[in-house]
Amino acid sequence: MNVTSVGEATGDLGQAAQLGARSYGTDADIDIDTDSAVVSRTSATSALGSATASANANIALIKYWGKADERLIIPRASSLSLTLDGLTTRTSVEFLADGGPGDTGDSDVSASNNATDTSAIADSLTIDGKPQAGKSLARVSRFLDIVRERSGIDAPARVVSSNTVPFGAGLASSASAFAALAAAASRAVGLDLQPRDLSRLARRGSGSACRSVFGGLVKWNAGHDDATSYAEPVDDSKLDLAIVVVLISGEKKPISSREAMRRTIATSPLYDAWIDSCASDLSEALRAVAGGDVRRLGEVTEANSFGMHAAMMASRPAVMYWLPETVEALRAVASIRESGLGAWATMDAGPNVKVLADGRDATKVADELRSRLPGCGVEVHRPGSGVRFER
Ligand code: 2P0
Repeated sequence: MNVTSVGEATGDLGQAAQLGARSYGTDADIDIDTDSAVVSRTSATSALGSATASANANIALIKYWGKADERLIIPRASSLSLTLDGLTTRTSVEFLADGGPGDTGDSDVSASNNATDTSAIADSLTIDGKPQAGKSLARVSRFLDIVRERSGIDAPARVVSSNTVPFGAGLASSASAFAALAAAASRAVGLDLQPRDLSRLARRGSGSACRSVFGGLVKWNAGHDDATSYAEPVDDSKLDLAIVVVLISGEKKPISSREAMRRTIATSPLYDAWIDSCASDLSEALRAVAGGDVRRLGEVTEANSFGMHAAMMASRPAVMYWLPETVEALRAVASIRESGLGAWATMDAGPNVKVLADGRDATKVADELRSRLPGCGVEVHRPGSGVRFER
């Protein structure tokens, strides 16, 4: 299959194109939102336009947790992430000239769309071979409405998505899903977006998706409105980074990150202190990146994540994603670090632990984790590429 990175596709991505040239790998975020991944398949119905794109998941080192604007998904603070060669979502979008499933009698999918309070248009969504209904489809349709409004194409779409790991096993990501959907949908309607604008569009589907448009290390500038809230690549050439994922549970999270963010903002007495710390944490992280100082980056990464979880746990009622094995994994990371290896923990909206590792130590860190945490899945992920289109 022929692929182009988003940089190649638009011809104006500078460093991102370079980062985008990295190859995909396989696998994993863990903090997955099952309402998010996407898809599409060809049909006999004539297509107005179609496109296919892939995107990788990302793990935040300086976290995004809380919105200043719920509708536009403007975050309260800027964040920094690493796009992994991990979990990849590949999505095809096809806008249909002769009406969608609602018009063609595809009862499975049209019935599911009736169950939503969203778009009047009958889109269809298949994820890893399964037709989707309800909230997942509604969320995708609402996102497609933005693309329809911008392009003036008022037609239903078939969306077919596939993920590199079984969806629903906790190894999926709304970031890769909405980055791939934004890319495929905008290309299908003929909007040839610059990378920054593609990241702004992906942000409307899921905040963290704006970062997955780019490969490697990526900063999401919080901004204050739709135009100023976008992601951009960060020069990470002085660092060799990896993320070691410790899979503790793949079960669906007890509370969605979207809802948990709201509760944290509304009820946690620690939230304001944590969000205030994010600006200085980000500056510290960027200094560490510029200086090629992995230890400094690791320390601020770990501190920022623990601060976020402290704020979550202080919510009323508590937002508590941790399991007993989470604590075991965190202690194992500390002990491995004490033995002289570069390894620092970070966690998202789930019980799984991700370990930022010096790339040179990553395999050894993974071996140590496997021996100390029998029963947990452990995988190494290197930096991955940004969005890619199939020609
Ligand atoms: C992050 N997370 O920076 C943080 C850290 C989880 C913990 O971005 O509501 O799925 O769709 O914008 O992007 C998860 O939040 O939330 C997330 P929405 P999203 O990676």
